[in-house]
Amino acid sequence: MNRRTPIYEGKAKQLFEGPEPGTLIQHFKDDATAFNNAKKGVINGKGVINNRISEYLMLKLADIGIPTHFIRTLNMREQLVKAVEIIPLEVIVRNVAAGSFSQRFGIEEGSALPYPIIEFCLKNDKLGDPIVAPEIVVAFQWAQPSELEDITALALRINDFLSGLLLGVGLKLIDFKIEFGRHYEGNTVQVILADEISPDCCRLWDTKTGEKMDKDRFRRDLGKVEEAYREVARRLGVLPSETSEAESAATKKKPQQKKRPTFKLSTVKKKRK
Ligand code: ADP
Ligand code: AIR
Ligand code: ASP
Repeated sequence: MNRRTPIYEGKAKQLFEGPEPGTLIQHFKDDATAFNNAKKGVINGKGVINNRISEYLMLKLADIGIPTHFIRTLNMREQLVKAVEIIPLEVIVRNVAAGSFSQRFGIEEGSALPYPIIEFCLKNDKLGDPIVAPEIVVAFQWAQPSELEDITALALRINDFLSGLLLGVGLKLIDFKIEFGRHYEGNTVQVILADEISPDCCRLWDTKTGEKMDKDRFRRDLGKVEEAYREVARRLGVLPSETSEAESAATKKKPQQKKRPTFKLSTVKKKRK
């Protein structure tokens, strides 16, 4: 096995140096944490499933012109991505009140929101990822105003698209968290979708039964955690086969991200200042 240079180990993923400059390998672990690391555990097979689900959703988003970091899947647990400078914000989009939103405002879980609501949280585990007003984001230069505009437009478009896609497989997208980064290429910089989209960072409720099909099963000790992740993958048609990870590692996919014109907003590449 080749020795690789580890770049970063997070709670759910590891990053390694990629084979070409400007690329990284994103490795999905089975480790699970909640409440900013206060609760720890393992969800067997989660890494394999999240790798597949995130690949699938990022490719679908690329198809509609959302710029993403995804390049190609390398094996059962790893994907090649474009290295970005992560914008230190957790961007949360909410369609239905749940989780911390319900707690903060005393709004019953499951209450529909009048329109999708975006919250920015500062990505800082030690501080508990506090919610931050756009004004503060700009004041501390965590993101520029034009980047916040891009992020907002992209997040709403991602929400519309994913809500429809998931509804098609009997899942209601209650809320989700995404991350964006600055991708530098030559003398241009573009805000692109990074990290992952999976049941680790989305709330997904079965449309018929209301059953929770996401990490809340782990957070709230609801049981059948692995089953829920597998079921989401199954519905999306990406459930990994029972072949061993080692066997599947041999199967590599071609580069798949499609190049399409993106938004008229400043998501089009900008000259670096
Ligand atoms: P955490 O850091 O919150 O524990 P993870 O375990 O998911 O989260 O680790 C993945 C890390 O990789 C995250 O910090 C995320 O911001 C970062 N990341 C995701 N995509 C990219 C990318 N394309 N380039 C650089 N960093 C990335
Ligand atoms: N999230 C937030 N921080 C980490 C994650 N994964 C996601 C949750 C949920 C949404 O953001 O998975 O889908 C809102 O979380 P909360 O706890 O603020 O209600
Ligand atoms: N992702 C955060 C953590 O790992 C928050 C959460 O998912 O509850 O602790």
